[in-house]
Amino acid sequence: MAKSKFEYVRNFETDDTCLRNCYIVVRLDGRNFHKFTEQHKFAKPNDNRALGLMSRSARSVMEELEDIVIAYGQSDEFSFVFKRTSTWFKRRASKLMTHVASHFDGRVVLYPSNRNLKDYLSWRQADCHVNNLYNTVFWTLVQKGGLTTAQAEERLKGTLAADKNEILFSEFNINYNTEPAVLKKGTTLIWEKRDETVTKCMKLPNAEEKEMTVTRSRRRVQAHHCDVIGEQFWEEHPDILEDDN
Ligand code: DGT
Ligand code: MG
Ligand code: MG
Ligand code: MG
Ligand code: MG
Repeated sequence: MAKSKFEYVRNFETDDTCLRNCYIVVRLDGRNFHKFTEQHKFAKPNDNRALGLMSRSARSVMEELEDIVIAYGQSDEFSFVFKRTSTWFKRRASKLMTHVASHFDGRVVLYPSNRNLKDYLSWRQADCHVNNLYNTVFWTLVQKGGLTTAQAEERLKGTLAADKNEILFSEFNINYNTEPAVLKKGTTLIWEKRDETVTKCMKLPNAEEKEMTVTRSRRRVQAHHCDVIGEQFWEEHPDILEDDN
């Protein structure tokens, strides 16, 4: 189309190209999930079906958008990390974010170093731990201890992690350490190579058919509920991060 006199309005768009050589993190967080979970009668504090749905949706996003190297989710949020060298949508932040998001508020954050990116994921996982411990005690006090939500809140004011573990253990015989890892650690999605063996029916030149097994390496999104704060996870999966420098 020929340029019209209106074309100049294009220049009002600000450049949101993400800085080169940085990991691009798109974090989505459910909008007003507090209300959403009430409306849909989610189990408190954790609803396994909802958690599974989040994880399944995030997996689809990751499978669709190949430049995502790792994704981390907890509660109503998921962070998607694009590889440093990604040129998807010319690294335009708003394009990246809107294509990942649907009913979530999102933000794009850039992390230039592996340390920064690991610290970002550690921050989210620490948040997961703090909130889950609190929510677990809070709802146990309400659901099993017969306290009102106001009383439970009062009871937990100023308590440390050790106090919360102690309440669970001595009053409700719950060992927080044996709670499901998905709740304590959140969900980490990464690509993993798997050898897949399939049986194929091959036609031979003489028109005979022969069954053959073929092994090929396939990339699959794998979910983990492990610690990502320590070095072990990163040592076991050296392909996620690119070299610093
Ligand atoms: P926002 O993000 O500012 O629009 O507001 P919210 O309400 O989404 O707040 P946020 O994101 O800080 O907190 C997440 C909310 O979702 C919080 O109220 C707890 C709730 N939630 C997350 N997972 C579950 C679950 O599995 N079961 C239940 N019952 N609630 C959950
Ligand atoms: Mg929020
Ligand atoms: Mg939210
Ligand atoms: Mg949230
Ligand atoms: Mg268009």
